[in-house]
Amino acid sequence: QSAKVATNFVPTKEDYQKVYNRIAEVIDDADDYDNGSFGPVVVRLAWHASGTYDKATGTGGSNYATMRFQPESLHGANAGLHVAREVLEKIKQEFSWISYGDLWTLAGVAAVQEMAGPKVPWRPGRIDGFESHVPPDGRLPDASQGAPHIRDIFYRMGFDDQEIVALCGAHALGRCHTDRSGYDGPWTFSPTTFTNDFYKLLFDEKWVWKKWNGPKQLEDKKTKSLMMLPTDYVLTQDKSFKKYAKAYADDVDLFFKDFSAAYSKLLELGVPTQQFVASEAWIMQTVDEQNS
Ligand code: DDH
Repeated sequence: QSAKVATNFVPTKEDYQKVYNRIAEVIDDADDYDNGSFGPVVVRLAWHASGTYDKATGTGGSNYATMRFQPESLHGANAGLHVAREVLEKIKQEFSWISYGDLWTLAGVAAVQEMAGPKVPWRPGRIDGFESHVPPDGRLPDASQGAPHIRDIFYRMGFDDQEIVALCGAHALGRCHTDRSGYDGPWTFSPTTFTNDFYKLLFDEKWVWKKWNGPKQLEDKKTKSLMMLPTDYVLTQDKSFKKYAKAYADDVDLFFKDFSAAYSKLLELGVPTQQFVASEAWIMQTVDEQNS
């Protein structure tokens, strides 16, 4: 790592690919955690680091990696994301030249791609900010709410209905943890593989309210082993959302294409264009592609 100590070190795409490759290793090294992968929680970290963006004021978003600071690290929506931040901190120690915002968003991209998802265009340029940049609490969606709330939150970031529905397909990955959000369980039978199963299951299964002491959530009538949040179920109830959700259930390629575009856009929210090193975003290679 001689490059690391050079004072005028300007990282190239190859240097970021090295970081990507380390991320791929580290998210897989999770024998005792969830389904053996830090991938889903890393995808969620990249989302919550970016989804605070408010286009009216230009505040929030991924630029300053403000979730390193209190009170943002303690915002209710971010419960459990310290797991992802700590896993990535190891990589920050090895590649000290990368900003936290670039590291966290590149990790989201690497996690999606390594879990067999679409290629997500990404480019570096985020800078580390300060505690004073921390956005107010309440900018991320509340799972107990309905369509008007979802629209308020995502329109504020600059997304439309199609992009909202595409982004929510990330719930093919991972699970809810009672000690984090209060909700419980996974959305799909393959929570470490990126698929369009979230939409398929929404339409193919019969969803009933779970009888328990926890927050209101749905379970599949047949196996009772899967879950949907109230905000997930709304995607089948609201006419405009339903149109897109059905299209993604029927066409995995369409979902991959639209998810890729929307997630890439999400990860750049709040970053001034002039900060980006490259005029167009890069496609990072998967580990498999490099080995073949
Ligand atoms: Fe989500 N999400 N999310 N989500 N999310 C949770 C877990 C994960 C909402 C609520 C929750 C997106 C949109 C929404 C992921 C990615 C994305 C949990 C459970 C809740 C609650 C947390 C826990 O207990 O550990 C709501 C509400 C919305 C909404 O849109 C209305 C989006 C847009 C993404 C994205 O990445 C693009 C992922 C991945 C997880 C699984 C995390 C894990 O640890 O596993």
